[in-house]
Amino acid sequence: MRESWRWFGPDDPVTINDIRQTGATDIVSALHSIPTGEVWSLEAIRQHQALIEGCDLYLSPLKWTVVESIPVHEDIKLARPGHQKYVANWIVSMENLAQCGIKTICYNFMPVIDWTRTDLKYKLPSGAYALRFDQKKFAAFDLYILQRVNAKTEYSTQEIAEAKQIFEAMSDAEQTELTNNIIAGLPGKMTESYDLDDFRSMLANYKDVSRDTLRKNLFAFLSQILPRADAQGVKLAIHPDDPPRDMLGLPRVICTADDLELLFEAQPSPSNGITLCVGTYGSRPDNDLPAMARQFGPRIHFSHLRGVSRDPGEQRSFYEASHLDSDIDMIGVVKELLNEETRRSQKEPERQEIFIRPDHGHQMMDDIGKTVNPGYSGIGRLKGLAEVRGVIRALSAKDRGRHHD
Ligand code: DNO
Repeated sequence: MRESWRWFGPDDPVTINDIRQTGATDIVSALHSIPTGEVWSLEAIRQHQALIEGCDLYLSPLKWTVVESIPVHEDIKLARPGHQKYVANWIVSMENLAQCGIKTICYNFMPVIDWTRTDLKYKLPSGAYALRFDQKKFAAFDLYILQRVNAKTEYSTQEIAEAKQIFEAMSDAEQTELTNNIIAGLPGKMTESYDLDDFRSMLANYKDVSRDTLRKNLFAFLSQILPRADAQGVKLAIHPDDPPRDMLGLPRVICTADDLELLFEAQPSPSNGITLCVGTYGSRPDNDLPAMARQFGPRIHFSHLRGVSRDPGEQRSFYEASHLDSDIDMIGVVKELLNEETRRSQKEPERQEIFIRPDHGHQMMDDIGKTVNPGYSGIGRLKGLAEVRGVIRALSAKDRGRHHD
């Protein structure tokens, strides 16, 4: 297992020298300043790589091995006329990365909103803060702030009444905060809108796009990029839709094991793989994470490890719990990832270890009061990494010199 850590670039309050202290060996990063659809030039990649990898010889080296993410232009998702130039640019970026030795690439195919939360500072009984997605607040945004056409047809009478109550109790500042969290707020997101009108018009682009159409557009995109990825030894790792279900009338197509089966049936190339984002898949009760890790083992090129706790009454609402104490059997997942690595070492010795990273941490201790990228504070993620590292070491045959079930 290769321990990696996400770094957002020179403005990230958690610096490369901070990351060195965590014991992680690999960096997950992206050229966030390049607008979606434009080429990542060799020069820009090399400059970023030098920021990560250039250090005095006596320091522990870090290597930029995973890209998260090359954004996919909305025109590709919509298969609009002229989208071919964006596909061509995506391929050039991928090949430039490969030329610099960076060969694991995470991407997603979420229309308009990428990952979404309603609360970025949800206070836990410990006093630390977590991210939360509250389905009722989200409905209040959809129905009463965004006032999306047809939204009412997608909610029950009771849900509409609850959303109204929540909306009416919100101050103006709370409404603005909720709106910003949903349409503009989260780090690393691939799509952005500037205000509610802009957001409405981006949603409207999808009004005639069904799940089947979006899936078809994804497969068409993959049919063009996979042969080039194969040729370069690049591993593509699609990130699931977070939360994993249709939202705001938008179709979402990477949410469940069934979705992944369709993906691999359509595009069987071994470069076609996944980011097993345990927290995202685990925010649906019908996704069994150790079973998915087992079923899709050979397809897992990268994994995000984090826990979620769903609300007992409303399973679509959740908060991001500790890495080991949540609704997800994290130890079961780690066991499956280690089994997959054992399988690879026996059957495909040329294949790399699986890159993992601690995903989202709590804002805690010295993180509190600092400016942090929501979910990406230093201490919270370090706690997650340390816990997961303990599990890996305890289960790993290599460390204990004997095999485990
Ligand atoms: C959130 C992340 C997402 C993810 C992209 C993947 O923390 O998991 O931003 O990076 O959606 O393409």
